[in-house]
Amino acid sequence: MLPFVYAAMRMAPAGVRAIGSAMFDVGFQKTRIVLQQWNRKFRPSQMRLDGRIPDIFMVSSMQIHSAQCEALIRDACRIDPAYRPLIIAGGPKTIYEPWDVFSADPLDPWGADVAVTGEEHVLLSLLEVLLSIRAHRESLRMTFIRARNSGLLDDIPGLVYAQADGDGAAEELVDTGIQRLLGDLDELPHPVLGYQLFEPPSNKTTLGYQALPADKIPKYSRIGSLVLTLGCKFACPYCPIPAYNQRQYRVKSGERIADEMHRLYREYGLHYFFGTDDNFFNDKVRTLDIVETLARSELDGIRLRRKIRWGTEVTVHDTLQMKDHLREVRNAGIRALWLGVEDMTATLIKKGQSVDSTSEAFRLLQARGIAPMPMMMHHDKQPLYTPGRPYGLLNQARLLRKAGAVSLQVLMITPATGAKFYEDAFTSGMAYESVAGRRVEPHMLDANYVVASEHPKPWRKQFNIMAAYLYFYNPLRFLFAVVRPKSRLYLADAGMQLLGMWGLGRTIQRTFGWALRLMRRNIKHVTRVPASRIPMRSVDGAAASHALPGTPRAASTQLNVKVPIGSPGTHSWE
Ligand code: B12
Ligand code: SF4
Repeated sequence: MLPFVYAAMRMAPAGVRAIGSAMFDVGFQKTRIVLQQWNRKFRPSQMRLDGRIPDIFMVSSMQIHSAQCEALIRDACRIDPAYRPLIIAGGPKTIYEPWDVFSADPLDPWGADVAVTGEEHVLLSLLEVLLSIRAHRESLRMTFIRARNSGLLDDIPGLVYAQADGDGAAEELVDTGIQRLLGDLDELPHPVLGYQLFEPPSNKTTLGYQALPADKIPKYSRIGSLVLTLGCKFACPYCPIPAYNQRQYRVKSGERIADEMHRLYREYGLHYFFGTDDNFFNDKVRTLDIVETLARSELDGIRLRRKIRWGTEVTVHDTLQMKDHLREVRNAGIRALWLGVEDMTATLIKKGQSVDSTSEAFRLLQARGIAPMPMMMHHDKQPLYTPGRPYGLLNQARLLRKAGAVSLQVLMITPATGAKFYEDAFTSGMAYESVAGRRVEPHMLDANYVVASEHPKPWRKQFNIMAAYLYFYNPLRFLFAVVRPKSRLYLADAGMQLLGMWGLGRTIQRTFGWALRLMRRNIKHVTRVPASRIPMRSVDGAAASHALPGTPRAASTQLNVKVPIGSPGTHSWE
């Protein structure tokens, strides 16, 4: 669907690849990364690597993919417990809602062994503990159970594990606390390692004999996603990013980024990259260090910008701070910037943008040959059109286009896990449970569907999004982009029009029925914050760091005590 069409399929996500790189780096070289978008039928219960069931099965999920995440874990739990791999869940879903990878129903037991609420270093700390006590020929899952029962995991912040009765449902969840962040991103394992681990796309339920060959990588993942910086100095109430980063801004050095691009180009032929930054221009000095290094950098005696093109995310405010350096930014290979405009009039959120500043930023980028890609957020108070005022959604789409926008993203403001606004959206009765008999499913929390609104006619919001896209992406605009180009970015413009029209077809196909349901008005609201139903506690019995209000506190006051580790032969962990 718009606005993620293409990027969702043709850009292997950085998260799983980073975990793969970390595994490879520490010696788990027989690791395979399976992307569900390429291997829809994959079943963990049937996976084999070199003829064996792997020792570890890990699953990474965003909130919108949680139904699939559960299905995969359930399937992995079908493996005979004697051979079952250690099941580890992680990623953006688990970081905020780790309880959802455990079953609360004793009649329907399934679940991960452990949820990682952090990044690769938390996983590596866990593996380090397990490998330090693993007995000869013991399965890693059994080692995990011994370590868990001995309290050895409690010193690793960033884990949530279940205290269960044998293989049954989780009775309580123990939360070891908030992860400690890796400050210097240059210490991360190199992305080049993870790219050699992808499972080739197929319709099979099993794993292929070999990973995807290096020369096939650009065919399936034309764009390489790279972590360059993490964090953002703003504090928009609907956004979890500053809190996730513990208000820190973390960066890679310019040299390291240049090295990553060089090696990915040489080893896999990747020319296009996307920086997974939250706000790449966040800190001017650090940004300049990166762009100046890349601008100086050469690949086989040729300037990097002639071989490599990339884009990332920034804010309007910081683009203007960088206005005297945009030539350098282009020389670093940047050809497109996605700007979180949200609402040009700053009625929804103020982060230094206004109609004039946004238009100025867009014109400056266009003049330097960098495509400005606005990201807008539609909300209850914003009408579709306001005559003579720049407040309406269409008015803003028009202004952005005039200022040089090459693409448009319009999302409905939707409660995001980890944001300040999150709990209020449920307690205030804004979030929907079902509409005209259809439940709001996790995949619908992608902000393309209106699933939380106080508007008396929420269907209008759904149609407004379609109308704004239709206004922006249409055959007429495509024609003008080709025959009467207004800027040097006309090829990108025409290409985005084609992609946009295709994506719009998909978006209408998927959301039109929902808009009709919204018209029927039979809307049930959620009143409870989607907290864990399983009791949670921290390792010392206090409230769990990741628990949301309304989570039952673990009744058990029996705290984990480090006990001598039993010999694996005696099954002392049980
Ligand atoms: C780039 C990006 C995109 C790109 C992704 C393109 C691609 N194919 O990769 C695009 C623009 C398409 C996109 C779209 C969407 N995105 Co987005 N996106 C991001 C962004 C900015 C970076 C993601 C990234 O690559 N990060 C770098 C990697 C290395 O980090 P990571 O994925 O978190 O992985 C680390 C840890 O989570 C952990 N980990 C991950 N998996 C696992 C697994 C195990 C077993 C373990 C132990 C650890 C672990 O270790 C990793 C290494 O540190 C993040 C914000 C952010 N800064 O993370 C949002 C983010 C992932 N997106 C988000 C959302 C909501 C969306 C959308 C639904 C739209 C929307 N409303 O914003 C769509 C969905 C598209 C789709 N159909 O998949 C949310 C997810 C929220 C949630 N709780 O699930 C995030 C977190 C932003 C936010 N709101 O905070 N997105
Ligand atoms: S500017 Fe963007 S990344 Fe920063 S807090 Fe606001 S929404 Fe989040």
